[in-house]
Amino acid sequence: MLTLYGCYRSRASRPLWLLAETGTPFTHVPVIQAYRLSDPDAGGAPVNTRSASFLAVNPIGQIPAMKEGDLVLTESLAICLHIARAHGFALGGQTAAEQALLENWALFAATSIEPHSLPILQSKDAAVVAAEAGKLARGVARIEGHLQGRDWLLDRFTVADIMVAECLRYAQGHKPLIEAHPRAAAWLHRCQSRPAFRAMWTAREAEPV
Ligand SMILES: N[C@@H](CCC(=O)N[C@@H](CS)C(=O)NCC(=O)O)C(=O)O
Repeated sequence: MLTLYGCYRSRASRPLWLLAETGTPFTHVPVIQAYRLSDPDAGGAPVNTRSASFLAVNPIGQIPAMKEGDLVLTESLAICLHIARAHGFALGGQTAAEQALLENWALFAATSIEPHSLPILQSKDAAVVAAEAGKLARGVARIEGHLQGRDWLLDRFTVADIMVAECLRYAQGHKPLIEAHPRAAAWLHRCQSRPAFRAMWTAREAEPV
């Protein structure tokens, strides 16, 4: 049985969305970020990224993490790639070339999207947001061009869409950037209209902020 560690209000949303797509049975341990708790070391504190029981799984103390048999993974996108390969059927790669494309999209999400989308969500400094939006525009333009004549990043909905859409979601509130890329915006909407995304989002909204 697969065990997924990490609350919905975290990068665990990525594998949790994917697991909702695949219907894979799993045990969920909703580990919360220690910095969200006033006293993460208190006796009654929920299991968090500083808890000994979680550090035994991921010594770096970050969520998500995943265990399946002897396999332990501690990077959200590696977890997604594994779940898609092992349990994803059409959501995973069907050939070596498709697998390589999924890995390419994972690294694209991690290096060209997330480093710029996250500061757009988190920064209160307009100059920082503008600078990061300028850098993110290259990645979003890449998605926009790729979606010419396509609904999804591969020839069907796959884990690539989940990984890239979840990393881009942080910048979704930046209307000028999103509106300048209508195919990317429509694709994001298609991704987020899926029942599995909606189920993940409902669970996320039910968690305390
Ligand atoms: N590259 C990692 C980043 C994981 C990460 O930063 N997780 C955050 C929550 S979204 C976390 O656990 N933060 C707690 C901390 O760093 O103390 C991944 O994608 O899984």
